[in-house]
Amino acid sequence: MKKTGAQILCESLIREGVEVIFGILGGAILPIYDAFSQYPQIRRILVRHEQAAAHAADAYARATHKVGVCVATSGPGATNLVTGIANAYMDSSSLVAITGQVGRPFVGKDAFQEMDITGITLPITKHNYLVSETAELAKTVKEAFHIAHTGRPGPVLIDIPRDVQQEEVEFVYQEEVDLPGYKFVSRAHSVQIKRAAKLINEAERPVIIAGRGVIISQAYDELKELAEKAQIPVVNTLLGIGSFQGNHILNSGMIGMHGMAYANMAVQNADLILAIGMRFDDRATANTEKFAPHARIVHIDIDPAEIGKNISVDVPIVGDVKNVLKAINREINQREHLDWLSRLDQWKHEHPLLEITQDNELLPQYVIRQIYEATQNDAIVVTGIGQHQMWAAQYFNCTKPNSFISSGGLGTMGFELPAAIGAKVGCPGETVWCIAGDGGFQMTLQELATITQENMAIKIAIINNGYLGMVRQWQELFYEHRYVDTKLWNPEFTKIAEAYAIPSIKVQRREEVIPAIQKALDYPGTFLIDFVVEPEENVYPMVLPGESLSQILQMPKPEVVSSY
Ligand SMILES: Cc1ncc(C[n+]2csc(CCOP(=O)(O)OP(=O)(O)O)c2C)c(N)n1
Ligand SMILES: [Mg+2]
Repeated sequence: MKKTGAQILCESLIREGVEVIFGILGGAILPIYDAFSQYPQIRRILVRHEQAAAHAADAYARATHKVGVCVATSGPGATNLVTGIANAYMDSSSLVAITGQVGRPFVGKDAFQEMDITGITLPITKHNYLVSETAELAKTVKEAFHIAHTGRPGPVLIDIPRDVQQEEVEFVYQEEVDLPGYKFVSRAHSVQIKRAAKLINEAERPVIIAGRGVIISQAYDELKELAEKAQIPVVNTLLGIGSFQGNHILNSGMIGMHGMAYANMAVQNADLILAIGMRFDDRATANTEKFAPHARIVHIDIDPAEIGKNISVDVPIVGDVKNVLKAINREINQREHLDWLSRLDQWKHEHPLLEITQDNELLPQYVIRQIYEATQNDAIVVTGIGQHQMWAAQYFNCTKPNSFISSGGLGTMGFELPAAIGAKVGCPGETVWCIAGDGGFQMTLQELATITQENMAIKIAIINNGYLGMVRQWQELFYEHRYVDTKLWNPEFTKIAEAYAIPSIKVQRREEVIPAIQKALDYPGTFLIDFVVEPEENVYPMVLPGESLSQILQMPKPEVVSSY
């Protein structure tokens, strides 16, 4: 049957199981939006800025393990997606971005709102397409979804000229994709599995570093079995939070620049590192030359390009984490590491997670800890970037799989609010907390309108320290307290909420925290709390930039001055 390009796109999206798209329209995407009216089964979320569409689709993908879809018009609509696409790329999130393009006769003519978006997004997409033949559109969509969610997930962009959206051609939907140049290994080589198992069986001081790959592969049970069978402590990267139960006896917390001292010490003293679905990001490893100096390293990743990129490894295993761990678990022996685990316990005792002091100031750590206590672990936490993100990582003890959504690789301020929208759309039955920075919130707060228009229920906690806090912390420690442009004049956030028809409360004292959180939880819709916290609180522990994971600042040391 003949259909327009726009109808073919909709038909293909439905066949890919797409239930929702996040977008904002314009001239070059108008035929597609018009066709959406014939396909009400695809829910449309109208955002107020394309960056938000990409972040929401990215977080939807993370929360649901489905592909997130965002839609934008040509030119500025498409370029506004760029930050969100880059964010999804850095964190391996399955995203399909659909952009309108000027009609084929105008391409290359600097036409109104023409922009070479496939050229611009080449380095930040797993693949991208400019659809030049309408007859190719259905096949392109099929391929795009396949590429976005298989192997190492990532964003794929499809740029569709306006006349392609309007042209009628025969609609043929292919069930199979034929991509000879696109391969990924999901089942690992048995020799490598045996080599890894031998190292695990022989190790005296093994440590597992769990990354987001465990979550992508949904290998929670396999990771638990490995840890328990061989009695190996598990530390995680920032994006690995939620891959292993937060309150498990073998959980040893987050590593990295603001990781737990005991987690970092475990890595630095290990004789075997099992790096699972993580990519040795510099915020996790600190100085790579001084990383885990006594350890053999087994690296499991589905992307061969990650192996040996930052750290040289002894046993590379390319494959899907779930399959690899299943195979390893069959090969390993039951072990005990009583000495090693008691050393870890001692480090935990000597360098505990920083106590939250009982002073009268409203400390941000206290606020986050209280949100954690009140939700009883039954929530998805979405954060922005900065100090509040690190405190959320430290004090929100996620025991539920995949319950922490944060921008890791790109560190995109403004991610929090649109990402919370995406998570809530994907998981409507979950309580979603958006832990926002006062700086980051102001980068995408226009999405409060989307929330109200869509009648959504999101709990928003602004950690309002009046600063671009993380940058201020660096200025304090490494630039002799010269706070150049980090102090924020802030609007009255409760009035902003009111303007968007969202109830809110401002909290300035410690005793107001718990009742406010309860009020937010009891309210059936979206509720915003402006927590006015101690402005100059710092995130500790902190590994000094350029140093090894064991060079840890535990307490404020204002005399540390350098030129980082
Ligand atoms: C889009 C973007 N611009 C700039 C930065 C650099 N940056 C990292 S953290 C930070 C401060 C964030 O301030 P806020 O949102 O208030 O969070 P806080 O650190 O105070 O908790 C800045 C400016 C960034 N990560 N992203
Ligand atoms: Mg701030």
